Amino acid sequence: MDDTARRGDLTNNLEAFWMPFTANRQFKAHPRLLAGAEGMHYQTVEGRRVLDGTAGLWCVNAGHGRREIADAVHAQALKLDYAPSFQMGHPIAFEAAARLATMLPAGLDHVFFTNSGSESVDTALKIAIAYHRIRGEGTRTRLIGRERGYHGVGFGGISVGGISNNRKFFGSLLPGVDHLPHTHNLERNAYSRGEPQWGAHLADDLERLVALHDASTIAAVIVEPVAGSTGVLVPPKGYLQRLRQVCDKHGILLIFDEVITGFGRLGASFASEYFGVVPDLATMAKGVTNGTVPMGAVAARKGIYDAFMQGPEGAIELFHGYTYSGHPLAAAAALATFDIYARDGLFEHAKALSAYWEDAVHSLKGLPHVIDLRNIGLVAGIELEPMAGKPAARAYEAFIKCYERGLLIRTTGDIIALSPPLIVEKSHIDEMFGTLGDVLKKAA
Ligand code: PXG
Ligand code: PLP
Repeated sequence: MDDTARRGDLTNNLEAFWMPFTANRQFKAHPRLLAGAEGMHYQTVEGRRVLDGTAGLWCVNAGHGRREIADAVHAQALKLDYAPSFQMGHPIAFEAAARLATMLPAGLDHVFFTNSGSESVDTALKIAIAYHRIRGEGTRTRLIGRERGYHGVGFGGISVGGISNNRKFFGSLLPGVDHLPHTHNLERNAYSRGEPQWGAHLADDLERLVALHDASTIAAVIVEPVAGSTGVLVPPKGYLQRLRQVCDKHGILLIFDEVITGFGRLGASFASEYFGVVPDLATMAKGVTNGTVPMGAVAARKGIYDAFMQGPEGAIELFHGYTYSGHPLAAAAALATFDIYARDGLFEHAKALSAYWEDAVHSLKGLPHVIDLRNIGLVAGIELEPMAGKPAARAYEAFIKCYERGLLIRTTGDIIALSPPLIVEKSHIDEMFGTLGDVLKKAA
């Protein structure tokens, strides 16, 4: 076999890649392979165009194939391919952190780099616990997450997360974790436009956990401002404000997981800006580099950073970091991405389109099996009535039918999530909801 034939043979062999969060046998029997992407579209290996209704996995906010990002990464690879960030530095990582700090709400002004959302979550949880310890409150080790929360797949993230399948296979997880109730309630809030009216009081459940465990044992609360992965759960009006108040009252750090909500998804730079609630720590990833090079980050309040900057000058203040923290290629991609967000006004564009988006989402009301429609910014959740005895089958069928008709959607259980690149135009929105509406009309 010559080299080309051998490579062809390997390309066609789907066996070795153990695919993440995928039904491997089903997929490998009927693969869906993407070969290219530009703007709002993917191209399949068969050469079909597919409209990207999900910005990849909520990450390609500036659209596909951005030449400026590709050029910046290429140039950086030739200039400085890799350099350590442990006791060494390189200018572009500092520049990326400084630029990111200018995009964050006032108060969040220090940035720790990671390579993913999962790593960002583990980093934030570790910073929270260590912060209390170095201030002499070493009993504050407990972490509070929320039911139906998704915080990635590290042991920290699945422990504070609230998805049974992501937890039950993996043993005893982190000790000392408790959960707030989720805020999803179809009886009260179905078909809400934007933030639902009912449910701010669910934040008061933190008072119950404080009464049970005592504040002196609790380090932090982590929530997604809008829960993405478990089906676009928009926070009830006033809920995040209440959570902030209860945390302040008891000296508990508030962590917002902005891995999905960051970088314009809601029509504001971050959810904290959108809701006017500033957390103590914010995790992010995905849109930081437009998905081109893996990168994540944790933003911290100055007071948290400063608390660590104590002791002898030569002492390492935080025993944590990744080989690739502040990777030069990721930093270059991030800077080029930030330039595009600003120059093209993409967060403002998302905001300007969100009313049109909302109307399009709610135009699906009354279609077969639709039991809820919800939206915020450029995100939509479309909840379907499960087929009897076959949970998730109805949404999966819609996913396959949409893909066949040239539209990529994302499903979780029987909920469809849409989150297009922020370069989306009205014509794309019409096409998306036209295709999805047709598929739902014909659903069994
Ligand atoms: N936190 C949140 C809020 C997330 O949404 C992570 C952490 C983990 O990030 P990494 O980069 O480690 O995957 C995420 C990731 C989906 C979907 O279809 C969502 C995510 C990832 C993959 C699929 O909803 N979110
Ligand atoms: N495992 C081993 C054996 C290592 O040496 C390292 C890093 O040096 C790691 C894991 C962690 O890798 P990373 O820093 O890329 O997360």
